[in-house]
Amino acid sequence: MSPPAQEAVATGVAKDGLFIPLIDFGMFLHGDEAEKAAAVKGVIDGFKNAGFLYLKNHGIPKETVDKVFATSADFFARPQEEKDAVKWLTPESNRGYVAAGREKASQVTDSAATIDALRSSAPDLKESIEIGRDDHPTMPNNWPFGDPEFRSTMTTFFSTCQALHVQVMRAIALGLGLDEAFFDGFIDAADNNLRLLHYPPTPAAVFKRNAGQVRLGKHSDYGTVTLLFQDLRGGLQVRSPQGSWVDATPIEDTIVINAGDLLARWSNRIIASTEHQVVEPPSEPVDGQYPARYSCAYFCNPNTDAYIEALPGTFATEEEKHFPGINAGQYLVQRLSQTIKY
Ligand code: FYU
Ligand code: NI
Repeated sequence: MSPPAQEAVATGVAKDGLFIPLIDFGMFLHGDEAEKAAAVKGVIDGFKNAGFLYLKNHGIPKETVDKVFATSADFFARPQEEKDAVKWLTPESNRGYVAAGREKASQVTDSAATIDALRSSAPDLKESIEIGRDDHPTMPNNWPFGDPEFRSTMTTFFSTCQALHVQVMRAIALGLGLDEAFFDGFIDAADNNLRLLHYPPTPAAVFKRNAGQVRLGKHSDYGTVTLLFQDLRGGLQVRSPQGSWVDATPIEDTIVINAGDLLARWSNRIIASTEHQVVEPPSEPVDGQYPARYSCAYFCNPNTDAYIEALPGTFATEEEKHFPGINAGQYLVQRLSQTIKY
Protein backbone atom coordinates (compact mmCIF):
# COMPACT_ATOMS: atom_id res chain seq x y z
CA MET A 1 0.00 0.00 0.00
CA SER A 2 1.18 3.50 -0.70
CA PRO A 3 1.62 5.86 2.26
CA PRO A 4 -1.35 8.13 3.05
CA ALA A 5 -1.45 11.16 0.80
CA GLN A 6 -0.26 14.38 2.37
CA GLU A 7 -2.89 17.09 2.45
CA ALA A 8 -2.23 20.00 0.12
CA VAL A 9 -4.29 22.41 2.21
CA ALA A 10 -4.42 22.99 5.98
CA THR A 11 -5.78 25.86 8.06
CA GLY A 12 -3.48 28.82 8.70
CA VAL A 13 -6.00 31.19 10.28
CA ALA A 14 -9.72 30.73 10.88
CA LYS A 15 -11.57 33.48 12.70
CA ASP A 16 -14.56 35.79 12.16
CA GLY A 17 -15.23 34.27 8.74
CA LEU A 18 -11.62 34.81 7.61
CA PHE A 19 -10.06 31.54 6.45
CA ILE A 20 -6.43 31.78 5.42
CA PRO A 21 -5.24 28.42 4.12
CA LEU A 22 -1.75 27.00 4.59
CA ILE A 23 -0.79 25.46 1.26
CA ASP A 24 1.88 22.84 0.68
CA PHE A 25 3.24 24.49 -2.45
CA GLY A 26 5.68 21.62 -2.96
CA MET A 27 2.67 19.73 -4.29
CA PHE A 28 2.20 22.33 -6.99
CA LEU A 29 5.90 22.49 -7.83
CA HIS A 30 6.75 18.77 -7.69
CA GLY A 31 3.56 16.78 -7.11
CA ASP A 32 1.67 14.39 -9.34
CA GLU A 33 -1.39 15.56 -11.23
CA ALA A 34 -3.82 15.09 -8.35
CA GLU A 35 -1.53 16.83 -5.84
CA LYS A 36 -0.98 19.72 -8.21
CA ALA A 37 -4.73 20.10 -8.75
CA ALA A 38 -5.33 20.06 -4.99
CA ALA A 39 -2.71 22.76 -4.45
CA VAL A 40 -4.20 24.90 -7.24
CA LYS A 41 -7.64 24.62 -5.67
CA GLY A 42 -6.23 25.62 -2.27
CA VAL A 43 -4.48 28.64 -3.79
CA ILE A 44 -7.46 29.93 -5.74
CA ASP A 45 -9.93 29.35 -2.91
CA GLY A 46 -7.62 31.23 -0.54
CA PHE A 47 -7.28 34.15 -2.93
CA LYS A 48 -11.03 34.28 -3.55
CA ASN A 49 -12.12 34.05 0.08
CA ALA A 50 -9.39 35.70 2.11
CA GLY A 51 -7.06 37.28 -0.46
CA PHE A 52 -4.33 35.75 1.71
CA LEU A 53 -2.49 32.42 1.96
CA TYR A 54 0.48 30.92 3.70
CA LEU A 55 2.85 28.79 1.58
CA LYS A 56 5.12 26.12 2.94
CA ASN A 57 7.58 24.04 0.92
CA HIS A 58 7.85 27.01 -1.42
CA GLY A 59 11.39 26.11 -2.44
CA ILE A 60 13.23 29.14 -1.01
CA PRO A 61 15.79 27.77 1.47
CA LYS A 62 15.67 28.92 5.08
CA GLU A 63 19.37 29.89 4.89
CA THR A 64 18.59 32.26 2.03
CA VAL A 65 15.85 34.01 3.99
CA ASP A 66 17.99 34.15 7.16
CA LYS A 67 20.82 35.75 5.20
CA VAL A 68 18.48 38.38 3.74
CA PHE A 69 17.14 39.25 7.20
CA ALA A 70 20.64 39.50 8.67
CA THR A 71 21.82 41.70 5.79
CA SER A 72 18.74 43.86 6.15
CA ALA A 73 19.32 44.33 9.91
CA ASP A 74 22.92 45.37 9.20
CA PHE A 75 21.70 48.02 6.78
CA PHE A 76 19.18 49.51 9.22
CA ALA A 77 21.85 49.58 11.94
CA ARG A 78 23.92 52.03 9.87
CA PRO A 79 24.15 55.68 10.93
CA GLN A 80 21.16 57.74 9.78
CA GLU A 81 23.22 59.85 7.38
CA GLU A 82 24.43 56.75 5.51
CA LYS A 83 20.85 55.64 5.03
CA ASP A 84 19.74 59.13 4.01
CA ALA A 85 22.53 59.11 1.40
CA VAL A 86 20.59 56.48 -0.60
CA LYS A 87 17.17 57.96 -0.20
CA TRP A 88 14.03 57.22 -2.20
CA LEU A 89 13.45 60.04 -4.67
CA THR A 90 10.56 59.38 -7.05
CA PRO A 91 7.56 57.07 -7.40
CA GLU A 92 8.65 56.28 -10.96
CA SER A 93 11.89 54.79 -9.72
CA ASN A 94 10.55 53.54 -6.35
CA ARG A 95 14.07 52.70 -5.22
CA GLY A 96 15.99 53.72 -2.13
CA TYR A 97 15.64 54.43 1.56
CA VAL A 98 12.38 55.69 3.09
CA ALA A 99 12.95 57.14 6.57
CA ALA A 100 10.49 56.73 9.44
CA GLY A 101 7.53 59.09 9.14
CA ARG A 102 7.81 59.59 5.40
CA GLU A 103 5.23 57.09 4.26
CA LYS A 104 1.67 56.82 5.49
CA ALA A 105 0.08 53.69 4.14
CA SER A 106 -3.57 54.38 3.41
CA GLN A 107 -6.49 53.50 1.22
CA VAL A 108 -6.93 54.51 -2.38
CA THR A 109 -10.07 56.45 -1.47
CA ASP A 110 -8.40 58.65 1.20
CA SER A 111 -7.91 62.27 0.19
CA ALA A 112 -4.46 63.90 0.23
CA ALA A 113 -5.51 65.99 3.24
CA THR A 114 -6.66 62.90 5.16
CA ILE A 115 -3.39 61.12 4.45
CA ASP A 116 -1.35 64.17 5.55
CA ALA A 117 -3.34 64.47 8.78
CA LEU A 118 -2.80 60.79 9.52
CA ARG A 119 0.88 61.06 8.75
CA SER A 120 1.39 63.77 11.36
CA SER A 121 -0.92 62.39 14.07
CA ALA A 122 0.10 58.73 13.81
CA PRO A 123 3.09 58.26 11.52
CA ASP A 124 3.89 54.69 10.50
CA LEU A 125 6.60 53.43 12.87
CA LYS A 126 8.90 51.93 10.27
CA GLU A 127 11.76 52.56 7.89
CA SER A 128 12.39 50.71 4.65
CA ILE A 129 14.62 50.37 1.63
CA GLU A 130 13.10 49.68 -1.78
CA ILE A 131 14.98 47.66 -4.36
CA GLY A 132 13.96 47.22 -7.99
CA ARG A 133 15.32 45.00 -10.70
CA ASP A 134 19.00 45.80 -11.08
CA ASP A 135 19.04 45.63 -14.89
CA HIS A 136 16.68 48.55 -15.50
CA PRO A 137 17.91 50.67 -18.43
CA THR A 138 17.23 54.06 -16.78
CA MET A 139 16.50 53.53 -13.09
CA PRO A 140 19.49 52.36 -11.06
CA ASN A 141 19.14 51.02 -7.53
CA ASN A 142 20.42 53.15 -4.64
CA TRP A 143 22.91 50.70 -3.15
CA PRO A 144 24.36 51.46 0.27
CA PHE A 145 27.92 52.62 0.01
CA GLY A 146 30.78 50.16 0.41
CA ASP A 147 28.75 46.98 0.78
CA PRO A 148 29.00 44.76 -2.31
CA GLU A 149 27.58 41.87 -0.30
CA PHE A 150 24.33 43.74 0.33
CA ARG A 151 23.97 44.19 -3.40
CA SER A 152 24.76 40.60 -4.33
CA THR A 153 22.51 39.17 -1.58
CA MET A 154 19.57 41.32 -2.61
CA THR A 155 19.89 40.93 -6.38
CA THR A 156 20.07 37.15 -5.97
CA PHE A 157 17.07 37.18 -3.64
CA PHE A 158 15.20 39.39 -6.10
CA SER A 159 15.60 36.74 -8.83
CA THR A 160 14.71 33.92 -6.44
CA CYS A 161 11.47 35.70 -5.56
CA GLN A 162 10.70 36.40 -9.22
CA ALA A 163 10.90 32.65 -9.92
CA LEU A 164 8.40 31.95 -7.14
CA HIS A 165 6.20 34.81 -8.39
CA VAL A 166 5.99 33.11 -11.80
CA GLN A 167 4.96 29.83 -10.15
CA VAL A 168 2.30 31.50 -8.01
CA MET A 169 0.85 33.21 -11.11
CA ARG A 170 0.82 29.82 -12.88
CA ALA A 171 -1.20 28.36 -10.01
CA ILE A 172 -3.58 31.31 -10.22
CA ALA A 173 -3.92 30.90 -14.00
CA LEU A 174 -4.91 27.26 -13.61
CA GLY A 175 -7.26 28.15 -10.77
CA LEU A 176 -9.01 30.66 -13.02
CA GLY A 177 -9.34 28.13 -15.81
CA LEU A 178 -6.68 29.78 -17.99
CA ASP A 179 -3.62 28.25 -19.62
CA GLU A 180 -0.90 27.64 -17.04
CA ALA A 181 1.43 30.02 -18.93
CA PHE A 182 -1.22 32.72 -19.42
CA PHE A 183 0.50 35.32 -17.21
CA ASP A 184 4.11 34.46 -18.15
CA GLY A 185 4.39 37.09 -20.88
CA PHE A 186 2.78 39.75 -18.67
CA ILE A 187 5.28 39.36 -15.82
CA ASP A 188 8.59 38.43 -17.44
CA ALA A 189 10.19 41.87 -17.02
CA ALA A 190 10.26 41.44 -13.21
CA ASP A 191 9.11 45.02 -12.60
CA ASN A 192 8.74 44.09 -8.95
CA ASN A 193 9.82 45.78 -5.76
CA LEU A 194 11.74 44.20 -2.90
CA ARG A 195 11.08 46.19 0.25
CA LEU A 196 13.12 45.51 3.38
CA LEU A 197 11.30 46.77 6.46
CA HIS A 198 12.41 47.61 9.97
CA TYR A 199 9.90 48.46 12.69
CA PRO A 200 12.17 49.86 15.41
CA PRO A 201 11.84 48.94 19.10
CA THR A 202 8.91 50.96 20.44
CA PRO A 203 7.82 51.82 23.99
CA ALA A 204 4.38 50.35 24.72
CA ALA A 205 3.33 53.81 25.93
CA VAL A 206 3.46 55.07 22.34
CA PHE A 207 0.53 52.81 21.46
CA LYS A 208 -1.35 53.66 24.67
CA ARG A 209 -1.03 57.41 24.12
CA ASN A 210 -2.60 57.41 20.70
CA ALA A 211 -5.48 55.08 19.88
CA GLY A 212 -4.75 55.39 16.15
CA GLN A 213 -1.09 54.48 16.49
CA VAL A 214 0.03 51.52 14.39
CA ARG A 215 3.32 50.29 13.00
CA LEU A 216 1.89 50.30 9.46
CA GLY A 217 -1.46 51.81 8.54
CA LYS A 218 -4.29 49.83 6.98
CA HIS A 219 -4.09 49.46 3.23
CA SER A 220 -4.40 46.96 0.42
CA ASP A 221 -1.38 46.28 -1.77
CA TYR A 222 -1.09 47.80 -5.21
CA GLY A 223 0.21 45.11 -7.55
CA THR A 224 -0.66 41.49 -8.31
CA VAL A 225 0.68 39.43 -5.41
CA THR A 226 2.97 40.19 -2.47
CA LEU A 227 5.35 37.60 -1.02
CA LEU A 228 5.74 38.54 2.64
CA PHE A 229 8.56 37.12 4.73
CA GLN A 230 7.97 37.99 8.39
CA ASP A 231 9.88 37.26 11.58
CA LEU A 232 8.11 35.73 14.58
CA ARG A 233 7.23 38.98 16.40
CA GLY A 234 3.66 39.24 15.13
CA GLY A 235 1.49 42.28 14.61
CA LEU A 236 0.21 41.69 11.07
CA GLN A 237 -3.57 41.78 10.95
CA VAL A 238 -5.99 41.07 8.12
CA ARG A 239 -9.53 42.43 7.78
CA SER A 240 -12.19 39.74 8.15
CA PRO A 241 -15.43 39.68 6.13
CA GLN A 242 -17.13 40.83 9.34
CA GLY A 243 -14.90 43.90 9.47
CA SER A 244 -12.81 42.85 12.47
CA TRP A 245 -9.01 42.67 12.48
CA VAL A 246 -7.63 39.14 12.74
CA ASP A 247 -4.01 38.29 13.61
CA ALA A 248 -2.13 36.65 10.74
CA THR A 249 0.10 34.87 13.23
CA PRO A 250 3.59 34.12 11.92
CA ILE A 251 4.08 30.47 10.95
CA GLU A 252 7.74 29.51 10.79
CA ASP A 253 9.26 28.81 7.36
CA THR A 254 6.15 29.95 5.51
CA ILE A 255 5.63 32.90 3.19
CA VAL A 256 2.44 34.93 3.47
CA ILE A 257 1.05 35.65 0.02
CA ASN A 258 -1.61 38.27 -0.53
CA ALA A 259 -3.34 39.63 -3.59
CA GLY A 260 -3.05 43.29 -4.56
CA ASP A 261 -5.47 45.69 -6.21
CA LEU A 262 -4.15 45.13 -9.74
CA LEU A 263 -4.92 41.42 -9.42
CA ALA A 264 -8.38 42.21 -8.04
CA ARG A 265 -8.94 44.40 -11.12
CA TRP A 266 -7.44 41.87 -13.53
CA SER A 267 -9.64 39.09 -12.12
CA ASN A 268 -12.71 41.36 -12.16
CA ARG A 269 -12.92 41.03 -8.36
CA ILE A 270 -12.94 37.22 -8.35
CA ILE A 271 -9.75 37.54 -6.32
CA ALA A 272 -9.88 39.75 -3.22
CA SER A 273 -7.22 42.34 -2.32
CA THR A 274 -7.84 42.43 1.41
CA GLU A 275 -6.93 45.25 3.78
CA HIS A 276 -4.20 44.62 6.31
CA GLN A 277 -2.13 46.54 8.86
CA VAL A 278 0.70 46.08 11.34
CA VAL A 279 -0.16 46.94 14.93
CA GLU A 280 1.19 46.73 18.47
CA PRO A 281 2.57 43.19 18.80
CA PRO A 282 0.52 40.59 20.67
CA SER A 283 3.46 39.70 22.97
CA GLU A 284 4.09 41.37 26.34
CA PRO A 285 6.49 44.32 26.18
CA VAL A 286 9.91 43.81 27.79
CA ASP A 287 10.85 46.63 30.21
CA GLY A 288 8.00 48.67 28.76
CA GLN A 289 9.24 48.23 25.21
CA TYR A 290 8.38 46.06 22.22
CA PRO A 291 11.36 44.63 20.35
CA ALA A 292 12.08 45.44 16.72
CA ARG A 293 10.21 43.65 13.95
CA TYR A 294 11.77 42.92 10.57
CA SER A 295 10.03 41.81 7.39
CA CYS A 296 10.66 41.64 3.66
CA ALA A 297 7.85 42.28 1.22
CA TYR A 298 8.37 41.33 -2.40
CA PHE A 299 5.71 43.28 -4.29
CA CYS A 300 5.01 41.57 -7.61
CA ASN A 301 3.70 43.61 -10.49
CA PRO A 302 2.78 43.09 -14.11
CA ASN A 303 5.31 44.45 -16.61
CA THR A 304 5.25 48.25 -16.49
CA ASP A 305 3.77 48.45 -20.00
CA ALA A 306 1.08 45.79 -19.43
CA TYR A 307 -2.53 46.79 -19.98
CA ILE A 308 -4.72 45.38 -17.23
CA GLU A 309 -8.37 44.65 -17.99
CA ALA A 310 -10.82 41.95 -16.94
CA LEU A 311 -9.40 38.52 -17.80
CA PRO A 312 -11.12 36.21 -20.25
CA GLY A 313 -13.80 34.19 -18.48
CA THR A 314 -14.38 36.71 -15.67
CA PHE A 315 -17.34 38.48 -17.30
CA ALA A 316 -20.20 37.65 -19.63
CA THR A 317 -21.14 41.15 -20.76
CA GLU A 318 -19.35 44.52 -20.80
CA GLU A 319 -21.62 45.69 -17.97
CA GLU A 320 -20.16 43.02 -15.70
CA LYS A 321 -16.70 44.57 -15.86
CA HIS A 322 -16.07 46.32 -12.54
CA PHE A 323 -13.13 48.46 -13.71
CA PRO A 324 -11.92 50.21 -16.84
CA GLY A 325 -8.62 48.97 -18.27
CA ILE A 326 -5.46 50.68 -17.07
CA ASN A 327 -1.72 50.69 -17.68
CA ALA A 328 0.07 48.83 -14.85
CA GLY A 329 3.02 51.22 -14.53
CA GLN A 330 0.84 54.33 -14.42
CA TYR A 331 -1.43 52.79 -11.81
CA LEU A 332 1.49 51.92 -9.53
CA VAL A 333 3.07 55.37 -9.82
CA GLN A 334 -0.24 56.94 -8.90
CA ARG A 335 -0.61 54.75 -5.80
CA LEU A 336 2.98 55.32 -4.69
CA SER A 337 2.79 59.07 -5.15
CA GLN A 338 -0.24 59.17 -2.83
CA THR A 339 1.52 57.55 0.09
CA ILE A 340 5.21 58.49 0.15
CA LYS A 341 6.23 62.15 0.66
CA TYR A 342 8.68 63.46 -1.94
N1 FYU B 1 4.98 49.56 -2.38
N2 FYU B 1 3.66 48.11 -3.62
C1 FYU B 1 2.77 47.98 -2.61
C2 FYU B 1 3.01 48.69 -1.41
C3 FYU B 1 4.13 49.47 -1.33
O1 FYU B 1 1.78 47.27 -2.74
C4 FYU B 1 4.76 48.89 -3.51
O2 FYU B 1 5.56 48.98 -4.45
C5 FYU B 1 2.06 48.54 -0.32
O3 FYU B 1 2.30 48.98 0.79
NI1 NI C 1 0.76 45.60 2.45
